[in-house]
Amino acid sequence: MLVMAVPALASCGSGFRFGAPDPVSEQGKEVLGLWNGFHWVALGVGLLIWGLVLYSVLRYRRRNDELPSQSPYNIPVEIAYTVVPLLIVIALFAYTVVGEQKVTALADDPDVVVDVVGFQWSWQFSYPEEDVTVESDGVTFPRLVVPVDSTVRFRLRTADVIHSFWVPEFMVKRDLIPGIDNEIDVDVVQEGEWTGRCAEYCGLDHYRMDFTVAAVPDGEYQAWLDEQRSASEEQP
Ligand SMILES: [Cu+2]
Repeated sequence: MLVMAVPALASCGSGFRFGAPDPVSEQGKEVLGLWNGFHWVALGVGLLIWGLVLYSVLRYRRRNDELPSQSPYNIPVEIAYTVVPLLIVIALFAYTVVGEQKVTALADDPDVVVDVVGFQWSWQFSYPEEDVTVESDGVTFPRLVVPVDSTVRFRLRTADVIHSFWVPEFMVKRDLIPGIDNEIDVDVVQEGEWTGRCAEYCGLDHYRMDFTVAAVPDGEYQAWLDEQRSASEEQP
């Protein structure tokens, strides 16, 4: 019953998230569904166990020297408590595989491609199709801008050690590993501005590896690209 209830429970009450952020991407909504589903199942199992413990403590508390009835080798009970958890684990595993495939799927033709390079201690974002590159100005964190309601492909490379590209509200995260070409697609479905972070401890100044990410309407995105291009032309 618990396991059957996972999709229903996961879809209802989008406000209740067991401490997770409010996801702003398609992938994040998928992750949130799993997150909530797992928690509801765990809560159901927990309530059952707590209930049984409480019942046993009260019902069989010591009243005299007689022991309560003992039932060793109760085969049906032993089969039940082996099979039921196994079924729960199999179902949760299946939901995870399906969800994970949706989250890690790559579009045939993403709308925007961003090359992300992580290095000690910041990020460089370049838009190869737009001839635009952004980095930190040394004072503020680098700013990544993407159009809302489009598929953004992040190609993740590191210039040195392992870093991890993470925007908590996207609810997706992927490591940048030397020698490995990682890619993720994110469909940002909400306008806004958030803080991204390096989620892999990469050395003493790891804490400096924040960045800003903004999702804006397409017109604003194009204007921002133009602005970046003219700003780079002005530089000697
Ligand atoms: Cu890092």
